Formats: sequence, C-alpha cells, structure tokens
Amino acid sequence: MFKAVKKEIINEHNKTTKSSLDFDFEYLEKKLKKSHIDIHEILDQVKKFQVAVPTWGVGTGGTRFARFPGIGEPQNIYDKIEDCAVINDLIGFTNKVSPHFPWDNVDDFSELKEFADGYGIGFDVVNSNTFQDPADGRETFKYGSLTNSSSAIRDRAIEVNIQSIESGKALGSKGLTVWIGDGGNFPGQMSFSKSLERYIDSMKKIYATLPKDWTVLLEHKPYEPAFYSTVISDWGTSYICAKELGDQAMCLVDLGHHLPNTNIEMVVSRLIDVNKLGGFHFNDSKFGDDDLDAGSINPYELFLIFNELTAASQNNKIKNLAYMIDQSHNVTDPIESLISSANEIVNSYTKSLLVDYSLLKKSQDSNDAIQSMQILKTAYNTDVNPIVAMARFENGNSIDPINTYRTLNYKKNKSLTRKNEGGSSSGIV
Ligand code: LRH
Ligand code: MN
Repeated sequence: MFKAVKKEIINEHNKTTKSSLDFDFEYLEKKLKKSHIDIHEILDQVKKFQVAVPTWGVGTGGTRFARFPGIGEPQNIYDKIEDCAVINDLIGFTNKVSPHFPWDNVDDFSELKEFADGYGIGFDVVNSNTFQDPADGRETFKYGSLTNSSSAIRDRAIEVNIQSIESGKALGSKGLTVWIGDGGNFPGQMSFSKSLERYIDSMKKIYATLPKDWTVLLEHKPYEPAFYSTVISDWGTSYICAKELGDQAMCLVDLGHHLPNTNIEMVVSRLIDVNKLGGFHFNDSKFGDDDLDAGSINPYELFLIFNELTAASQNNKIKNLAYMIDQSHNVTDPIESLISSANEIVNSYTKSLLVDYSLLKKSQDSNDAIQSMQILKTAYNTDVNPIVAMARFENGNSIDPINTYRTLNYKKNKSLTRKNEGGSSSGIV
C-alpha cells in the first residue's frame, strides 16, 4: 500500500485536520454514551469494512448518446489498478477490485496479480461479459447468449464464462458474477419458458466447472438492453435458478436493477431468509439503471438495506457477502466518485450499527409504528462521519480523502503519460 499515494503526503494532510476530528469524535462519543453505545466498539467494526471497486468504474462512463472522457484516463487494466490503489490508499475500505472479462484480459494474469499485489490490491468476484460479441466475431450474442436458440452460440457463451473463471483463479478470486442481457424487444420474439430452461441448462454447465470454494452470483435486471422481456428479470427468477443450481449459486442485488418504487430492502430480507443472498452491486438511481453514485439520490434506502444486513448478521443469518460498487461516472472524476460512494456505503453501515435491534423488535411486536420508525431515524440522523474518518485515520489513511486527492493533481500528472485513445464514442465504457 501507499505506492499510489505516499504515506508522507497523507500524514502531512492529516496533521491539518486531526484536531477538529478529535473534537467531533469526542462529542459523538459523549452523545452515544448517553444511549449506552460504546463508540470504540463501533469504530473497531467500521475499521474492518471492505467494499470492492469495479475496474470498469475508474474510466469515465457514458451513455448510448456519448462519452466525455476526462484527462489522464486509464488506458488499460494496469492503469485501472493504479487508480483503484489511489482510492484505497486514501480511504482503506477498498483493497479489492472486481474485474470484468474480456475488458480486463491480459496475456499474463500472474504478472497482473503481482502488479496489483505491489499496490496492496487484491481481486474480488470477477464478471463475465456475454452482452457484447467476442472479439473474434465467430459468434454473435445479438439474439442472446446463455439462452440463445443456437446451441453453438450457447456453448460459446458458456466458454466465455468458464474462461472468466480460469482468469479469476489466476488472480486469486473466489467468485463469478453472471449478468446476461438476454431477452426480447417484442411480444412473441422469444419463448419465456424455453429461454429460462436454456439459461438453467447453460448455467449448470458453468456451475459444473466451479472450484469447490467458489460462488457464482446470479444478477437479475428488469430491462435494458432488452425492452420487452428479460430472461433473469427479478429476484424471484434469480432465486429459482440459484436454488436449481445448488449451494454455490447465490443471488446478487444490483440496486439499480429494480423497477421504480420497488422495496429493495425487503427483497434483501427475502433473499436472506431463503439463504440465497450472495452480494451487492451498490449504486443509486432516480429512474432506471442509472448507475449513479451510491447514496447520492436515496441515502435512506441504502441505510435501510444495511439495517436488514446488520440485523441479519447479528443473528448469524449471513456471512461473507460480496460487497461491490457498480457505477458509471459520466460527469465526475471517477476516483472522486468512488471515494465518496465508498464512504457513503460505510456511513450507511455505521449508522446501522447504532440501531438497538432488540428494542426495535419489542416495538414492532407491540405495533408501535412511531417508536419503531424513530428507532431507525435516530440512528440514520446521527452524523457518523467522525467515526468513519477516525477509522480511516487509525487504518493509516486520509481523514479528508477528497481534499487530499485534489492536492495530488493526479489526473493532470497522468495525462502526461496516458494518451487518451478512447475518444468520445458512445457506450458505457
Ligand atoms: C448490468 C451491470 C452488470 C455489469 C455491467 C457493467 O447493467 O450492472 O453488473 O456487468 O452492469
Ligand atoms: Mn451490476
């Protein structure tokens, strides 16, 4: 660690902010003590929190209309690892990245692993891509991948996933996320039943190649790129498939993959109760799969999701969930967005640790709706920034990461060596 951002720079900057942090922390300590909450117990848990950063998230994202890359854009997976290391050196909560294949393919994965190790960066769950055609153009996934009517094309999609597992093994990953865009744009275009049958059949062939200590995460999404029917459109379909595949198959919840007004925290609770919640793609949205910064639009929902997670973990109902960010940064510096998003996620987790779940249960059992809501709102309305900043400080990271980052002129310096080959073509990356 501290190869991307020198420790001296972080220490120097922390000197200017530590005393006001101590003031805020001591004030919060006294406030929480009145509610019989030991701030140090909370701090110890927060210091251990980790959420993985998506490699595709450090490049400027775009839409079907356009992409406006910034200066010093990462041009390859090595540049992306370096940018992810800047984020982790500054906040410490993101020491793993989630790669995407073939976007992050290299000739020598052990060399890539060694490079990342040098920055203190590991590899979390990997992602396969059968929503774009393989580079050799032999097959097209235009009419679907794992559910395509052509067995040859299904076999190719299965091969892409098995290859992603092999690449992940070389990087020390322990999981594969499978999201497919398969679906139809018009009534009658495809058989709902046949396509689901083909999906399960294809996934069984991928599942059979999973190392015993791996997990496969099924990611549902209601629409886009298909705009009439999507094969794995909701958590129920994902659950049916995960159940059919076996114990190593779990469901991944991408927050943006739910129709407007869906109660996502209840979806999380359901998947916990059926022992099939495997992980998250954290982000936020106002309309569709907007992939906006986590906690930027609906921070209370993010808190309510962690409320379900913390209650479940205190009852030993969940463990080893894969926490990952999946965002597209179209108008911000991706490094700044990922720093603030990761902190928003840690903030929501920290607030959920302030909830007295036994008091909440008593209040729920006595149907005292106002008190139940107040128990949650009291935790949510508590400014936990002093705890999260102290966790960064005690982990050796930056108290004020965005301002420390801005003193680095990082992207300006990188623009001297990184030649933007991307151009402003449209598309998410
Ligand atoms: C699909 C998705 C999926 C990724 C892709 C980049 O919308 O959320 O998780 O593969 O974004
Ligand atoms: Mn996703």
